[in-house]
Amino acid sequence: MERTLVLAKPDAVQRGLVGEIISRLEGTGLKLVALKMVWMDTEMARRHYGIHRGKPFFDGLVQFITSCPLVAAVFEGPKAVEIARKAMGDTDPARAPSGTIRGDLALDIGRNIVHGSDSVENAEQEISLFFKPEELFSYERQIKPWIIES
Ligand code: DAT
Ligand code: MG
Repeated sequence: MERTLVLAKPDAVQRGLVGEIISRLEGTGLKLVALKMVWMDTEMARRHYGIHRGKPFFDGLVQFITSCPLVAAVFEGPKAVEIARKAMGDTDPARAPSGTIRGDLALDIGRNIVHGSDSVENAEQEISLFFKPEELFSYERQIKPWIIES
């Protein structure tokens, strides 16, 4: 089953929006399989955002993401990557539609409160950076047939 990494970033922690972010993603029907608070160090941040190295916003991004603890979660379900990204809305909150996490709760691209993996391959890599295999839980939900047809 597909998995995706979600981060409620330091701005979400500071603003008290962690619960709302997790709640909105739970509301999609995706299954929460891992959750913890993490204070990223510079090395971990540079690895997580490695694809953006060299871009003008990179140093600020690393500074921001390491400035305060964040909350990391893994959600599982069919098309988990796409579903979670859709719930978050566009990277720039000004372009994110109402009804999305960023569209409703953020203003600034550099303070967009949430991260979601952008592909299944990147999700696997990102999840392994944040979680040990034994921190990912495998369990059944009785409600599953009411969320997933087959
Ligand atoms: P996303 O988080 O939607 O996957 P991304 O991978 O392109 O977006 O960028 C990672 C983060 O970097 C993004 O959430 C916020 C920051 N960022 C991206 N573009 C930026 C910009 N032009 N100015 C400031 N921060 C930016
Ligand atoms: Mg990205």
